[in-house]
Amino acid sequence: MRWPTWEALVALAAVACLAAGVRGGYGLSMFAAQPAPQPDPCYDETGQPRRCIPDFVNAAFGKEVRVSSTCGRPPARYCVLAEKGEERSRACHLCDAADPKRARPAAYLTDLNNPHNLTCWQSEAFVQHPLNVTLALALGKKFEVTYVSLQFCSPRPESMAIYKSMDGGKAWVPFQFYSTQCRKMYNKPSRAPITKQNEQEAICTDSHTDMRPLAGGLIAFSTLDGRPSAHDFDNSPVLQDWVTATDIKVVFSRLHTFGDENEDDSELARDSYYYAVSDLQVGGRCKCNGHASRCVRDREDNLVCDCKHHTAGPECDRCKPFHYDRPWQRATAREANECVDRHEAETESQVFPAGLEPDKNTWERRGEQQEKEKAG
Ligand SMILES: [Ca+2]
Repeated sequence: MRWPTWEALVALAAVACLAAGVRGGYGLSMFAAQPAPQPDPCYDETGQPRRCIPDFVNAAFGKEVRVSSTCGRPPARYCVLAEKGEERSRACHLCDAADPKRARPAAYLTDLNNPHNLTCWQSEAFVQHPLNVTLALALGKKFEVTYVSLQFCSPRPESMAIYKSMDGGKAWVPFQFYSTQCRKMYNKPSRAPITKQNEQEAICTDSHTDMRPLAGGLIAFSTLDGRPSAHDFDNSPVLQDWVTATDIKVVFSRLHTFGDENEDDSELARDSYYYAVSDLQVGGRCKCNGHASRCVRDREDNLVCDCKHHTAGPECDRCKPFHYDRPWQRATAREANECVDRHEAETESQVFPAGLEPDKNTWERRGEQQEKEKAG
C-alpha cells in the first residue's frame, strides 16, 4: 500500500492548526488575506539557521499492518458478549472475508477513525495462549514516537506487549508490557520504578488490563511518561534513542475469558474470545534531528527528511559533502548546529604567515596571481 500522501496529513494538520488558531482568537481573515509563501521554519527572519521539526502526525494512518490472524477465511461465527447487571448474553454473527459487509480486514486498523462508524479488524476466535496474535507496522523510516495507542472493539487483552525496531524490523526491542501477571508472562516485576539508570527499558504494568469495558477500551502507551530525563529530552541521547523507531509490533499474548470455556456449550464460549481493534495509532514526528521541517518522498519513493542546515541523509544525520568543517550535531532549541561550508570556514579562519595578514587588496592580488599562473 502506498503512503496515504503526506500532503493529506499535512493538510489535516493545517486544518487542525487553523482550528486551533481560531480557538486561540486569530481571525480566519488573517489567513485568508495572506496567501504569502510560508517562511522556511528552518531559518529565522534574518536568515539565521534555527531548529526545525516536522509536524506531529499519526504515522500509522493509512499504512499496511501485517497481522498474523484475521477472521473470515473460511467464514466463521463469532459471538459478542454483553452484560446487563448480572446477566450475560451473547449475540452471534458471521465473519466473512469475502463479504465486504462481514469482513474484518487489517486495513480497518489504520483507516480514517470515525467514532460514528467504527471499522474493526478482528482475529480468528480462541487463539489462546501460548498462541499469539501479532500486528506489525513499518513506518518507512525513523520516527520519534510519542505514543502507541489501540482502541479495542473486543475486551482488552489480558497480556500484551509492544515492541519497536530501529533497523527496519530486523531486531526488536520491548517498548512496554501489559499484563495482570507480569512476572509469569514476561518475567518482569509489575510497575517497577523508572530511574535514570533504566529509563531505556520497557516496564510491565497491570493497568489497562481490565476485561471491562467489553468494547471500546483503550490502551495508550506514552513513550516518555514517567522517564526522568523526559523534561530534558534535548540533552538525553538515551531517550532520543528510546523514542526512535522504524517499525512497531504489538503482540497479543493472552485473552481474557470469563472462565466459561469449560461450560457445556463450549463452542459458543470459544467463539466469544478473539481480539478486535478499531484503531491503531503511532503518534510522533518524522525523525530529522532538528534539521528539517518536513519529510518527503525521494526519487525511489522512500520517505526522507527534506534536510536543511547543509545536512544530508534520511534523518539529516550527517553533513553534506564539503560541509564537514565541524562535526555533525543534532539541533537544539538554543543552537541550530548547522553544518559549515568548508569554503566559508576557510574564508573566516584562514591562517596567514606572520606579516602577511590579509588587507583589503589581498584577495585581488591573489586573484591576479592565479590569472598569471593560468596564463603562464
Ligand atoms: Ca478502523
